[in-house]
Amino acid sequence: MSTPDHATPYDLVIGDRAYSSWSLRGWLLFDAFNIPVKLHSARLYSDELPNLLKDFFPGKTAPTMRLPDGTVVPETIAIAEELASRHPDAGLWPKSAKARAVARVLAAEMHAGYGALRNHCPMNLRVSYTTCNPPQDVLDDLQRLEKMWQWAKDQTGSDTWLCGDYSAADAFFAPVATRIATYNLPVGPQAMAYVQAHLPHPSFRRWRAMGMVDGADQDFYRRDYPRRPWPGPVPLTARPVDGTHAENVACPYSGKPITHVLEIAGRRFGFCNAFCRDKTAADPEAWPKFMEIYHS
Ligand SMILES: N[C@@H](CCC(=O)N[C@@H](CS)C(=O)NCC(=O)O)C(=O)O
Repeated sequence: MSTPDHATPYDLVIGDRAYSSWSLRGWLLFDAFNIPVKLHSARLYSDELPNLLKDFFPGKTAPTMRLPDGTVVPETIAIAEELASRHPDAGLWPKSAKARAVARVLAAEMHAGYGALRNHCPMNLRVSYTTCNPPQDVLDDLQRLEKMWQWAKDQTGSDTWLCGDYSAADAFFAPVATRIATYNLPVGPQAMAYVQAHLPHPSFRRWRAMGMVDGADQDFYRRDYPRRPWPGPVPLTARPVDGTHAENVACPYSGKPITHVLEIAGRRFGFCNAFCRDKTAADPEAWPKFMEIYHS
């Protein structure tokens, strides 16, 4: 665990977890590198985000970070660089100079590019389609993407991730991996293996579990393509139930008294709020503290 510079945590403004690809990137820069953060969540396509951001000038989009000293840092690439400078041992960028340069190229190109892919295939973690009839400019983006992923792996001798261990470059491409999964985009076996590495990543899996229960569906992201099952790990079956009767006496996350309960394999476990109960029901194995009590 890297040590924060100050006792006060970082703040991070995020949008809907199911849909906000930039929020996912920003959050991964904390969660996947064990940097504590306090989240401030706002719904996209409503007044919530602009209202929240009034306290985070000059931020105008999600994610926007506030440093413990009060300085506000919007733009995901700036958040990555600022966190990497403040937490040099957290592994945001690779240690090797060459792999670090390659990782920076990849993250910067993602930050600035792939517009056709982003427009035609907005991130939506709640569905998976058999096809989205990708037009030529999307196929061109995919071709460039595959070349860049392969270039990074060749340059750095990497196998699973782009530049050695999981780095900020991989965090930047996590939402693209989910788009390939959601829209069943045509990519070759190497790129598909990279997509398949993202879907079970513990941080990504937790984010998706939260995204499944974080607010109502947003109409903007609705598409009428035929559906298929999500190609990532299949969650254990669990469901929210009424009442407060449970095997555990305290919430596995906060230690507080139980107010909300889920049922899994005929057993009942309790939590101290609806969101933590529901995110756990969405994918129990994504939550190590829950699995500890489940297996105890
Ligand atoms: N260049 C920004 C893009 C961030 C962005 O566009 N975020 C979207 C959510 S995924 C947003 O806040 N949209 C609301 C808006 O533009 O008003 C970054 O790198 O952080």
